[in-house]
Amino acid sequence: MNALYKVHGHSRNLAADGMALWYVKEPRQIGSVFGGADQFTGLGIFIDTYKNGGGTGAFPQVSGMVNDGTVDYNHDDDGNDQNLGSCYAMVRNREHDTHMSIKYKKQILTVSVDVDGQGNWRQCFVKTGLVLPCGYYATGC
Ligand SMILES: [Ca+2]
Repeated sequence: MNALYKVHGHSRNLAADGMALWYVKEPRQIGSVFGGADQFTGLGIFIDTYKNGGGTGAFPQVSGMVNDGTVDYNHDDDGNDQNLGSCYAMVRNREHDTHMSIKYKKQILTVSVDVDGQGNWRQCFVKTGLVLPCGYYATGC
C-alpha cells in the first residue's frame, strides 16, 4: 500500500493527535485510537503528531502496532511499549506532498517515508516474522 497524505493545521506547535492507516478485521470501527477503535484486531500504522509521553523520540512520529483485539493503545506513552517500530517523520504543514509506503511480504513489514518532496525514500522501520491474516480491510481514518 502506498499513501499520499497531507497533514495541515493552523497551530505551528500544538497538533494532536494524528491519523492512522489500518489493516483490520473489522472495517470502519470508530474510536479513540487516531480515529479508529481501541482494541482493534490487525495492524495500525500511526502518524502521531503530538508527543504525549516522556520518551526520547522526536515527533511527528510514524509507528506501527499489531493488536489481537484485547490490548488498549497506550495514549499516555504514545504506544512506546507497543510499537513494532517507529521513526521521526516531519509530515505536518509541509508545502509539498508527503508519502508513505507500507509493504508486507513473506512476513516482513517495511514502512518507508518520503517527506522532503524530493523523492527520497527513507526506511522508517522493518518488522520481521510478522503474521498478518489475508482478507482484512485496509482503510485510512
Ligand atoms: Ca501522541
